[in-house]
Amino acid sequence: MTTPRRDNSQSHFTRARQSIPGGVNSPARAFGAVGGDPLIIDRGDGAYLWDIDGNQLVDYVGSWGPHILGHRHPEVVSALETTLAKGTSFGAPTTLETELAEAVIAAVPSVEKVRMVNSGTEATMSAIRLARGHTGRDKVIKFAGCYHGHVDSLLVQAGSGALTHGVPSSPGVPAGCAADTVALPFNDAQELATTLENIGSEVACVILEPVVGNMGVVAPVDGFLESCRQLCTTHGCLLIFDEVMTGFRVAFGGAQSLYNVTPDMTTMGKIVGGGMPVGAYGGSAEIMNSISPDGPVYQAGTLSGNPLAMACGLATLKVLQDTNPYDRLDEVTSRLVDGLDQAATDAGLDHVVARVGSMFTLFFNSEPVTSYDVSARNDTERFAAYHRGMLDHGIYLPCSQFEANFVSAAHTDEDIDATLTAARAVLSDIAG
Ligand code: KE4
Repeated sequence: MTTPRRDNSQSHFTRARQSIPGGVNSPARAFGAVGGDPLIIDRGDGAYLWDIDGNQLVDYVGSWGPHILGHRHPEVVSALETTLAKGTSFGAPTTLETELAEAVIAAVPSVEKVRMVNSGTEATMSAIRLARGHTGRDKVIKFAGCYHGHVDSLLVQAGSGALTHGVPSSPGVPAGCAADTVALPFNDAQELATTLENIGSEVACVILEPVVGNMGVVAPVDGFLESCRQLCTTHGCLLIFDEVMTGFRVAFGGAQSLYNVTPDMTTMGKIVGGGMPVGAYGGSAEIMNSISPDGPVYQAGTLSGNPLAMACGLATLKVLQDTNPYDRLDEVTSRLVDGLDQAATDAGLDHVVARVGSMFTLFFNSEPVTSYDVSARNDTERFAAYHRGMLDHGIYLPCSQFEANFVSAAHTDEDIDATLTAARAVLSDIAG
C-alpha cells in the first residue's frame, strides 16, 4: 500500500504551527497520538472529505459528531444560504432561536426551557453554575474519563484530548477550583452511593455522559443510570446528562430517551448546531428560571443564538425528524462494527468493539472497556498503527483511541464495504 501524496498538507501544517499552538485550534485534532501530521481538509460533502492534496476520504469523524446527516446536506445548505441573505448576527432576539428552542423542547421531554450558547463547554460550564446557584451547594461529582469540555472544574480526570495527550487533570486549574470536584469510577453505582452518603448535602450536581464517547464508546451497565437518578433524588442534587455527543445521535430524544432515565438538566452541542458553533443547556422551567435575567445566576454570550447557527441546527433537526434515519444508522453501524470485530478476530488481535447507535469504537484491549481504568490499558501504539493504515486506505478515523467514531446518514453500503476491505488488510498487516 503506497502512502498517498500529502505534500501540501505537510507544508501547510508547518506553516500553521508558526501561528497556531500545535498548528491546531483544538488538541483533539493533533496527530500526536497516532504519528504524522493532521491532514489539511479542503472540503466535505456527504460522507466524504477531501484534503488539500486531493485525497478523498471516507469520514468517520464528522467534525467530532455534528454531521449525522453528512457534510453539506442540501436542506441545511439551503437554510444557511437563506438566512445569510439577511445577515449573520444581531445581538437581539430573532424568531429562529425561539424555533430551535421549541424544537429541542419537543424532542427532549425533560427540557421545558433551554438556553443557547456557543459550544458544549459553555453549555456544561453554565449548567454546573446553574446547579450550584439553584441548590446553594458547591461540590460537583463527575466520572473519570468523561469529558465535558475544558471547563476548569471539570478538567479533572477528563477524557477525550485530555486523556489522549496525557493530561487528564490540566495545569492551570487552581487547586481550590478542583477541590470541589469529585471524580468517581464510571459505571460504579456503589461508589456513587457511598460518596453521596458522605457528602451528599454539599453536592450541587452529578454530571455524566450517559453514554461515554470520550474514553472511546462506553455504555452504561444495566441499572447505572437509574441508580444515578435515584441517588440524586435522594440527596437533593441535580442530575445533569451531558448529551453534547449523544443528543440527537443515539436517538432523536438522546440517551435519556433510549434508556428512559430523566435528568434534571441536559447539555447539548454538536448535532444541535448541525456543524455551526452551538451549545445548549436546558431543564425544568423551575430550574431554568434561575438563569439571568429571570433569576440571579448569570450567563451571557455575544453570539449565543445567532440566526445563522440557529438556522443550521434547526434544518438539521428538521431533516432528522422528517427522515428518521436512526433505524438505518443502527443497521449500517452494526454491520460495520460486526465486520471490524471479525476482521480483528481473524487477525488474531486483542480487541473489543463497543457501539451505541451510530457511535462506536474498536478498542485494542483484551477486556470490555467499562471505565477509565480499563480504557487506560488500551494498546494505543497498536491503535496508532491501525489509524495510519486506515488513513493510507482513505478511511478517516478519529486520531485517538479515546474517541468515538460516527456513521452518518450519508454513508452508503459501498462505503461500509470499502471500510471493511481496508480494515481487513490493515488489521492483518499490523498483526504482523
Ligand atoms: P465543545 O466545547 O468542544 O463544543 O464541547 C465539549 C464537550 C462536552 N461534552 C461532551 C460529551 C463532549 O464530547 C464534548 C466535546 N467532544 C470532543 C470530542 N470528543 C470535541 C473535539 C475537540 O475537543 O476538538
